[in-house]
Amino acid sequence: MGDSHILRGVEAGVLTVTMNRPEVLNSCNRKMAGELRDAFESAGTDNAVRAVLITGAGRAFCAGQDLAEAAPPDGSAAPDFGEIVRGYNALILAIRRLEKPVVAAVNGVAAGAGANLALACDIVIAADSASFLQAFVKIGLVPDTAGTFFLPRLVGLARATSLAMLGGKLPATQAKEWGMIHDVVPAASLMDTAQALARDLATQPTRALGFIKRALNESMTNSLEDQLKLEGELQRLASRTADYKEGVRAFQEKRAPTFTGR
Ligand code: T3D
Repeated sequence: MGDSHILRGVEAGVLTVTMNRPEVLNSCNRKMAGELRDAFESAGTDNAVRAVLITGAGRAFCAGQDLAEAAPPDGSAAPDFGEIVRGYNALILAIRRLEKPVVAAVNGVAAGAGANLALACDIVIAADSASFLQAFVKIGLVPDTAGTFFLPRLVGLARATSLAMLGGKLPATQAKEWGMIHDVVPAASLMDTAQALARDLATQPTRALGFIKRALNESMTNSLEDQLKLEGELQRLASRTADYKEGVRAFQEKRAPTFTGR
């Protein structure tokens, strides 16, 4: 699509989604949020896709809400706030409900909704030049896009509070030290590293990965009893997959497994 705000392409089982508004640091408007949501939802039903990689074009990952849309500088009518937020909520739910792994390659600054979009992904790899910024408070807003859900769970309440209340820029290296992201690599090797990881995930037992994601999602709010019950149910489902049979057979035959995602 010529006027799309994102680029999409599938190779080796990996759907790569690139936010593509580099002139405004890939800041997100309603159209982009809708396209991203559609990409993640479509990935769920596309058997050719076994992992998703999201990144940004140019020097930024995503600078959050497009402020020219939220507050038009020419004084024209702004869109309904609720509509903007509903768009982000649907996007975050699409990422968390997608039972396939999602890798974020954070190539530069990730601010506001852009930071929290990254944190909603399963595995976050950042360039050593990247940074994370809960920019909301700087313009008198509250972290959204699930920031108040994921941040305290990832880094603890004290660090989440300082990030949200002070709105400071957290360098990627410190984000890794804090356990907020999976890894930091030199900027020049970010895309190769992230693609290799996503391609590897695309060769793994996809349904088991999906069940793992479901279990971890539920663990955020479940009791121990409920989580044990869920693990049992998911294990029963996993044990019925072709990939489980292949995994055990390959172990017994002392060879590498070939998982098909079924
Ligand atoms: O309705 C609602 O709004 C609710 C939803 C809220 C969700 C949110 O995400 S709220 C938070 C919104 N985001 C921000 O407040 C971040 C704003 N941007 C920045 O603070 C800085 O741009 C960065 C720290 C991200 C990067 O700084 P720097 O110095 O590297 O770049 P820059 O010069 O500020 O930006 C480059 C261009 O991108 C510039 O345009 P120009 O001057 O070259 O024509 C700048 O205006 C544009 N840009 C950057 N961020 C946004 C943006 N344009 C629109 N919206 C943006 N968010």
